[in-house]
Amino acid sequence: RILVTGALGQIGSELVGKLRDVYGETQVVATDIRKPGTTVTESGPFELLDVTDAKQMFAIVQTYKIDTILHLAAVLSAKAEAQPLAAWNLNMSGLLNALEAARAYQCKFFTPSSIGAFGPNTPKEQTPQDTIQRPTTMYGINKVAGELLCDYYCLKYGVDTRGLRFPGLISHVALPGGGTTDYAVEMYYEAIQKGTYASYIAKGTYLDMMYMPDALQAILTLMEADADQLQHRNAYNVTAMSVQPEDVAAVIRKHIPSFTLEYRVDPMRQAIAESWPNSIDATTAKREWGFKTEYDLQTMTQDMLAKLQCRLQNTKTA
Ligand code: VAH
Repeated sequence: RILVTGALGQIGSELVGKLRDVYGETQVVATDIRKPGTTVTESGPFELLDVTDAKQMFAIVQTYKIDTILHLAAVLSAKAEAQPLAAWNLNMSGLLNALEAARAYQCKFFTPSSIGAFGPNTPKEQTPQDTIQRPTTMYGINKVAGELLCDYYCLKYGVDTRGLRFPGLISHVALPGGGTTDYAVEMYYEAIQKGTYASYIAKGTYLDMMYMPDALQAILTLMEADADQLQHRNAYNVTAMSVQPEDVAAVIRKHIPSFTLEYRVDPMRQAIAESWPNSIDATTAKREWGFKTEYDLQTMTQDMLAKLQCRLQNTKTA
């Protein structure tokens, strides 16, 4: 069975459903620190789990005979910058507990890293798979430490750990929880709800992005790859596009011609964004395990607006 922590988060909310489609509803145990609201339509096992509680984590792994742990529970970049100590505690003790459980019960292991694992003196264009990583945010420090911990558990204990350095993820099912790239998700929602959006990230600030369906497929493809294909493990650069706010607005305008984009830059999140790469190079992931994406900015925008239109319309009529 598969254990998913942070199952009610932006990735978890969709990953649980996809895993249950592929492996069977009873094979995926969804966990989070809070109970699912009525919105979580997933059927299948759910358990309350605070990932900082090792006892609780071990109990669930043992009870359900877990053989794969997908550890998603974490504090994202902007929230982590506002509460760095709380972020360190949750991000690092949660990860360590999950790795210890994987070691004790011989589980396969996945946790996301991020483009946030790079810092201001990392090459900004086509950032290589192997390069300097001196992030200046608590989130980035957590991600680099996480990558090193995962490699350590593989090297020292033989735990099959794997990871992906995710770009900003765009999705319409669950909102991201306090990230820096969230502006792009908000822009789609507000394009429909208000016809205008004030971006907290400045014009011309490039960041890597990916549509959630591609992110979910990348997790499954990586986890199913033969271990001996993996030279890099923790964690692979993956991306689908590098965009700045104007690029997203221009494609939205193809569907909503009257859409207007303004700027209300948030210095803290702008500083985080500027410390990250403009575009990362994903050739290693393509070469080692066949990473690929289906969605580009045009097709992602078309799907996002269509799905949001229908959902927001329903809430209007409901
Ligand atoms: C964040 N969405 O903004 C996350 C992600 C690359 C961005 O790590 O913090």
